[in-house]
Amino acid sequence: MIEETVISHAIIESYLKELNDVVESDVIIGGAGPSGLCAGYYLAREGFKTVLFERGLKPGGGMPGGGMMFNRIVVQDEGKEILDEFGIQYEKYKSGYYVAHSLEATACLVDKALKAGLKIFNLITIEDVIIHKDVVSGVVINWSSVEMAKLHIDPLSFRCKTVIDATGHPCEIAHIVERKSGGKLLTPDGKISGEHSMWAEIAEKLTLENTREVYPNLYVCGMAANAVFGGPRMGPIFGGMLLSGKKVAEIVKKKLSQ
Ligand code: 48H
Repeated sequence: MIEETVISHAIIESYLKELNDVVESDVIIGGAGPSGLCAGYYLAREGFKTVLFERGLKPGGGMPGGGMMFNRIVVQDEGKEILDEFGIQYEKYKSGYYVAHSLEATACLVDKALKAGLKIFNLITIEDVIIHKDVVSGVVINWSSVEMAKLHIDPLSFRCKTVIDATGHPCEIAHIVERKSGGKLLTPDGKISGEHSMWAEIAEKLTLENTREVYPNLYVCGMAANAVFGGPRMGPIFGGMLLSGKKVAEIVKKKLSQ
């Protein structure tokens, strides 16, 4: 016999237990694209209580779409170790270029990150941050459907030791902090520098250099790092995104371990 209300209780209790448990955590990541998922995996694996809020229904960000809807991604030599770490299959295309199925890559990132202990909440948008004494101390969230319907409903606040902006091209969390801090980001002029036009070679290098703290306790990775510190875009090559996620995890791990 299957009882409908048991199904309802199971879902509600399981979800609320997990959500209630992460009201305070070590790290909150905004965005479940490749860089956010990668960062979440490496941090959760090290035992940090790590939470990821994703606005959309499905995780993956720009990865499942591959290049112009061709569901393939390219990864260069430097990123191959991460494909291996996540068990993502790939083919060598030419020396230094590997091609993988974008859906498999996304599925493997999500699977390994969840199994490492990353708590992923989809359909939730980070709409603000908590700032205490000029230090980011958490995020303010609401259902994405509330945002979409433009309903006037107050959000809830979640505390953490570190926030990572992995929201991709729009670098939404950094934008919020830029606006509300009156332009006090750790960029040359305190403001968001903005993404530059395509130059894959330089973009991949700069993505890693730009992966760093942008305001006390707020870090950027992935495309958000280039948008904040001013680097070009790179198209559907994903080594930089994955390595940036790993790099921000290493930086945050070091900081939290001090
Ligand atoms: C919660 C949010 C919010 C918010 C946005 O765009 P992404 O895939 O991000 P990255 O940086 O991991 O990867 C970038 C890559 O996909 C890409 O676009 C590349 C390589 N482009 C190169 C080029 O030349 O165009 O994922 C960001 C995620 C998305 O899923 C958003 O829905 C989510 O963040 N998001 N989640 N709260 N405020 N804003």
